[in-house]
Amino acid sequence: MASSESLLPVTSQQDPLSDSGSDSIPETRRRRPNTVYLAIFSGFLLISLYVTVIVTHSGSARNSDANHETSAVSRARLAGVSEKNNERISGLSDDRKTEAFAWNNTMLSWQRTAFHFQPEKNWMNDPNGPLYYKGWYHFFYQYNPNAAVWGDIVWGHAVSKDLIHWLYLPLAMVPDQWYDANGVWTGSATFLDDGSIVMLYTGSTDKFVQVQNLAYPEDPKDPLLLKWTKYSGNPVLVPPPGIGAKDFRDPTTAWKTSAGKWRITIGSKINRTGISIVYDTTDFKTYEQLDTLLHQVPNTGMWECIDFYPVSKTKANGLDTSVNGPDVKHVIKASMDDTRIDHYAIGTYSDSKGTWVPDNPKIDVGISTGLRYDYGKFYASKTFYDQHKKRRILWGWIGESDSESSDVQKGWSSVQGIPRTVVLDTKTGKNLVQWPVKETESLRLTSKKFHMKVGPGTVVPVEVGPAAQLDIEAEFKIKKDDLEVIFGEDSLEADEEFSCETSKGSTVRGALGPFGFSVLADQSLSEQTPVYFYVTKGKDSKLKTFFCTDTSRSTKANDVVKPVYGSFVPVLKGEKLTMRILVDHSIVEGFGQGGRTCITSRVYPTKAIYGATKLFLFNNAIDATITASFRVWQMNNAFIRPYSADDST
Ligand code: DQQ
Repeated sequence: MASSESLLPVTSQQDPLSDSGSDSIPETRRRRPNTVYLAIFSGFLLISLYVTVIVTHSGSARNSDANHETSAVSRARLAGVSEKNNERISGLSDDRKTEAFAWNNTMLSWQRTAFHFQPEKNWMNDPNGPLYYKGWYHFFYQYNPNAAVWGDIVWGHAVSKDLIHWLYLPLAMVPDQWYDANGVWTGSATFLDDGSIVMLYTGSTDKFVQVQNLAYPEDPKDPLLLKWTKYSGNPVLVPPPGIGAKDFRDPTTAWKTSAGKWRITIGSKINRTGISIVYDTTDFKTYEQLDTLLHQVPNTGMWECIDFYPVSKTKANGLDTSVNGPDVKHVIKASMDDTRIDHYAIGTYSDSKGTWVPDNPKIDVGISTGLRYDYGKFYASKTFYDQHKKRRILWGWIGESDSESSDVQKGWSSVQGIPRTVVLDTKTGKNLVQWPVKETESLRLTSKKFHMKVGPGTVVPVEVGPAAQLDIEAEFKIKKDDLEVIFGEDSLEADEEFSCETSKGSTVRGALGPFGFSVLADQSLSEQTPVYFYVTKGKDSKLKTFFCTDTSRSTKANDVVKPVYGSFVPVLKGEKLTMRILVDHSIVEGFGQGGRTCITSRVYPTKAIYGATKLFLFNNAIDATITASFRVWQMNNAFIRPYSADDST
């Protein structure tokens, strides 16, 4: 059985991938004679002059040299990871063809969130190795310390007592070895039996090969886990035969097999089939690849950031990653590199074979009609088991929907979603439910309760004062008479074709919807982001409910991706329609039916900002009157700042 003892550094191994055979990056450190510097400098000068001439000539010069939006292949693609730019802006936004919107600092400053985790500045992406240790929640994240765009990736680090207020710590790991010279990429933490921690992460080597590396805390007595030691025998895994050098990344948290070994899975692809490669280990240094894959799905492309964990079929608490048994189902989540969507499926895991089969093959991992954690902007997510409060917590990276040049102008890019508890929906048995961690409620300030009846085609202002930081919990009822008329009406055509994404957003008018809230709206509703239900009558005469967010009118700016997001949401007999919405400046998180369907959006109003931000309730149905009972809280700012010595007390 592995313990921290067995992880102590052993003699350095010969590097199988590097010519140098050394642990460090000697080229960048070795001193060069002055003449060589002079030659290099002159060369750079010439190249710079040449580039300046070309850029000026083409008229596409930008403010920052970090912004290379125009380059044919992005930085990320060259390095062998996902596209990070919003290149789809031009495809999605018709008005993008006109001149780019003139953002000013007043608008951009307002976009910074008040209670979501984000670094002080620059770029952030995936959550990494979340864990709870000696009284602190630790959060590591993919971070570029040098610019507001992807690149130069290191592990940022922050700690919190409650998952809401965060203290930034020094960088946990930086590219200082040949095996992570091009980036310390995504990884996961595992607690060994003696309570010690091992961290496995992907390194992009000096030759851009994706390898897996082992690290562990230098001082296990330090609750802040400030210093990390990289194992001298790294890399511990290199791409196996048949796997591309740039298609092997993001090791999971390890779980125990019945034989007492540790098991991990790593994402990859073979041609267009997304796969989950499995390894067993006893010491995290040497690994045995299983003959079988944990799972594979054709036509889904590269699987990034796989997550694999058990959920209870009967209880509401979360489960430690190694728990197995008859009361347990297993979830596989993979982040689809091709579509930037986190897909999950629920199924059965075989410990003896090291394989997993979905309960319903029609909604397997990555199938476009399959399940998603979130139907908006939400990617590269990762769960961890919080042994302190016996719950499983989900973190998700919420990227920007604006242009890269706006990110450069505002000096930062990306936030993390509010951490969510995740459990199996024991009522349906077919989906997960996600809910903001309880601690989010500690930010609630004053609240107002409302009970409003809204007739067809009505928009009502909700007087809550400034509406940039809100928590809304609402319950909706459709007037019984209206429902009966619609139910009984044979002539009313079944509306099975409805889809949030393609059915004209919240402006469409159906018999039973849309109805909900317009958040981040200005007084005249020239900017607004409706979060709503739309109820349709299926061919079987049963009602079918959708939960959607329409960002198409969220901003006057034209350099923003503005989709309508959403999906079907299960509503069981006797249930009321419920939604919760967290609004925090440029992020809106919607939770339909207790978190069965979730939608996160990034929105960038230009008018509905500061004191001009309003909240409206609307009912755009043709026939039905809706009663909405809801409560709206003003939300406080979270303290998110650098750690100081006083914080240890
Ligand atoms: N981000 C990391 C990779 C991962 C990708 C690099 C997902 O390890 O596959 O920043 O966003």
